[in-house]
Amino acid sequence: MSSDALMLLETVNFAAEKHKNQRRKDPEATPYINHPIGVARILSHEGGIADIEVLQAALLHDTVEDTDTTPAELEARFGQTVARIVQEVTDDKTLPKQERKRQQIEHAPHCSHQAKLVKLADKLYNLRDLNRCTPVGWTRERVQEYFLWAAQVVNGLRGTNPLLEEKLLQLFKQRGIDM
Ligand SMILES: [Mn+2]
Repeated sequence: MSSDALMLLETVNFAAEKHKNQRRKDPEATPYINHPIGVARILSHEGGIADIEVLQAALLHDTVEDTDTTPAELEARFGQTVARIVQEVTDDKTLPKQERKRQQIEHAPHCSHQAKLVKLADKLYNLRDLNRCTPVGWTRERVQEYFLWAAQVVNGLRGTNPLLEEKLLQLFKQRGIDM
């Protein structure tokens, strides 16, 4: 097996262990790990991305934000670049939720190309998931607000990957959001 394949298996296994007790917010409570795997797969399968560090960062993108994983731990296991990309897509959880969301809009244009790719795929996955089913406790208005917020973030990521951006624009259009 190639060392890239071995590396990806190490990475997906690490993420699976870290997220093992978490579930998504959908009514079926899908295992959380389906999300980072799906984000990495959007990048490879739909975005044409073969940059191994981007794919690793996609697999790990929620570990610092949502588990006990530290940036130092990621750096020791997966190197500086992967750790840095994950750090770039990690919200500061000491801030209130509205402020975190505002910062995502503000920071998006200043991220590295690699982090922008992960952000695009993360948004695409989450918006498709919202179209598939409504999370427990969410109103239709809350779903629409999420699309509006995501459109503002994606607007700051444009010029990164035409394939993913086109699919995102389609989803916004279906919601009556023109960009
Ligand atoms: Mn995510």
